[in-house]
Amino acid sequence: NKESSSSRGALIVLEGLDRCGKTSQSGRLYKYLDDQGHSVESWRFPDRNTGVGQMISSYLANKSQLDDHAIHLLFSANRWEKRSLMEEKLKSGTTLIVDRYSYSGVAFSSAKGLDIEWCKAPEIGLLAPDLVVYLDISPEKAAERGGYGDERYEQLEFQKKVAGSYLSLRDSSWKVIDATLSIEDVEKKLREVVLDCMMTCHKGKPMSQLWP
Ligand code: Z5A
Repeated sequence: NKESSSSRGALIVLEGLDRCGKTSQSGRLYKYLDDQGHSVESWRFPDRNTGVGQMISSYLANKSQLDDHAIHLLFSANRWEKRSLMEEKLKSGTTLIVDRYSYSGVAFSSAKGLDIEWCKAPEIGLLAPDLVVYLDISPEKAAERGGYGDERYEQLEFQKKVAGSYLSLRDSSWKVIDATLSIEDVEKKLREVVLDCMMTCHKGKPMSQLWP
């Protein structure tokens, strides 16, 4: 499962409920690291630019209907189509800040009632993040942030189930940041854990695969 590598980039994943601030924080973190001269890229899943991503986008916008298992596999396929590029970037020393990853896949689908082990299976063999940061906010507080849009899943009752799924997925390696702090305070805490992780990867921490 392990591969040896040296001086590589770090795979940083941001997770959390809708409106927890992932997009804002990815942007700020990207700018900070880029300004510091690091090789860094900002990614997000779903990546709506690919063929699979367009099918997902249409589903999320309620423009198409799909069986729960089928959409789960599409989300996973959307990560698989980016896997080799991801590995290439990391090996060449680029740090990737990724807004949502396999944990979203498992949390959202298991919140619909799908078996959690079934949900995890198609993610086996994807690259394991070096750091998962969970931006922690209650579903009620998140809903107060500008209200929800029209996309599927943007409903309080469903977000409560997703919060429960995330809780069962979290392990001690995740860094949990209180997402109700000011944007600046969240940013500061995020930088600390990310810089620390980047240092570990730079020193030669081997890459590994899901699920470790
Ligand atoms: N999904 C899935 O089912 N399976 C999968 O495998 C994957 C995803 C990968 C689309 O995701 C949906 O796909 C998502 C999960 C599912 N559905 N839901 N829910 P998406 O990435 O396209 O959408 P999103 O993650 O929900 O993004 P978002 O709505 O853009 O939220 P965000 O990125 O976490 O938050 P934000 O845009 O940075 O901030 C939201 C607002 O809060 C904004 O007005 C900010 O100015 C404000 N904000 C941010 N931080 C703060 C603080 N600290 N204080 C006060 N206000 C703040």
